[in-house]
Amino acid sequence: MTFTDYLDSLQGKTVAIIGIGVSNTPLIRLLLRRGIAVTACDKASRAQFGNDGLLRELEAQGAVLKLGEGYLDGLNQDVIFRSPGIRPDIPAFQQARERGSVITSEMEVFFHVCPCKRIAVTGSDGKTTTTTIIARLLERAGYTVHLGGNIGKPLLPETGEMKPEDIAVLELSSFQLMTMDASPEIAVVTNLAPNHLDVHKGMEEYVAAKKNIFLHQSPEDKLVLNRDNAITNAFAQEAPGQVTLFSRQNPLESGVAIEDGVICVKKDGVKREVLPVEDILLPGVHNIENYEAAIAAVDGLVPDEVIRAFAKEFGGVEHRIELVREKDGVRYYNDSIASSPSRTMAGLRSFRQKVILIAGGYDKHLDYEVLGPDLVAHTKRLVLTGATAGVIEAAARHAEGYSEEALPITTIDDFGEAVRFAASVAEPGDVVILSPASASFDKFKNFMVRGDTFKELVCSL
Ligand code: UMA
Repeated sequence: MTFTDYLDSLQGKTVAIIGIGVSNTPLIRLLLRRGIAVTACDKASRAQFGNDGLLRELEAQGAVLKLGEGYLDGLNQDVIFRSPGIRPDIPAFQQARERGSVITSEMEVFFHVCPCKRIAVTGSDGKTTTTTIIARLLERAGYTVHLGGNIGKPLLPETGEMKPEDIAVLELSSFQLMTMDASPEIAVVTNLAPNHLDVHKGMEEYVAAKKNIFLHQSPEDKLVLNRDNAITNAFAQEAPGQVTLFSRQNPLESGVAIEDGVICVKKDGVKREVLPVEDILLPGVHNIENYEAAIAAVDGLVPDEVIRAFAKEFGGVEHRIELVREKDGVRYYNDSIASSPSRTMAGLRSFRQKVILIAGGYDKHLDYEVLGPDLVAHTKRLVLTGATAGVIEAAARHAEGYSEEALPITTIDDFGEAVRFAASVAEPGDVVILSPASASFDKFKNFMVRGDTFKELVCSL
């Protein structure tokens, strides 16, 4: 089905959009422009809604708004778009389904109307960097690339401008994948570790959601999997398409692996040396894995010399171990994206020296004990803030080899105070990093606002 056919199919129908956020706002505008009746619903009340101008704009264009308590009451529109953060099995959706409504989402529809090749990346860690590397490599190789999804840009409203020879590169979250009934031509799973257990019913549901990135592939499609991660490695058995494994730790007979410090592609018994690891500008072993995943995904689409030139220059994505500034010999890094322990562990392991870590935030009910050994091995001081401060402190204290003298812990609830305290105890040569191991929602709208706040605080030191 083309995008135009889809929009035509909505004519005369009623549409409800649940969640007036990043995913849905451009879609609401587009549908209204097409004269489609839209009811836009959000749990935030008008007073709580940060952007009153947006609400007025949508109303002026003809949207009916349902805000605040009871925003899902009597949901019965023909087509209902859900935001990724809202579970598809809430009673309001179930009742609407029984009344005949179709529940869908911006990403699900995009997958059915996208006119070009789709490369999609999921995983617990490394999604955004891998997605960005893939998109930039393809651009350098001359393709017109449409980069979107969980990375912060919905693509459905732009589908009309896409050409069959373009490539859509998507980052997909477990929330987006939960109800997907289509898979991309090239799928990448970077790794899997517990995350989002506040929304998902358990690890099983989280893993099942992620599998939708490949379960609907055809035999000629490609699935890129991390050989070093037990869960993703096991996906190979269920893959309907062609599997390409990548590994940083194991030699591979076929796939993408490291030999003598060089990332090599082995295919049909032929080996190509693609990228010396030392040419990768981004710090940390996890970024070697991100490059391996990206190289596996774009193999056959991007020349090796483009990959080598790019890796030497690419300095990373904002909020991901992003160097903010050096002040009085102290380097400050913003790793606000690290909203889970595994993510913070990867961040800590990127540095050769022990760092001063600012961590803590909203509690997603993850296991923080796993963080303990890395705190002892990689941090010289812990500055904790937010709801998870207590569990992170406990994880450090329970870890083998912990001592008060080697790793002093200070808890300061105020975020600004915590950052200023970390700066006050830093000495020339130190690294101070915000890598919270927790989500941001206790104090910030999202991890980007948290990272921006950190950067402003650091720049005003
Ligand atoms: N809302 C309700 N009812 C609810 C939940 C939310 O009405 O039960 C409302 C909120 O008040 C808000 C709106 O829905 O006004 C949308 O909020 P949202 O933050 O859930 O969704 P979007 O703004 O559309 O952003 C989503 C992704 N957010 C989530 O999945 C939670 C963004 O990923 C993504 O960039 C964007 O779509 C574009 O696709 C963010 C994220 O944190 C960055 N993702 C998680 C992650 O990466 O770990 C999955």
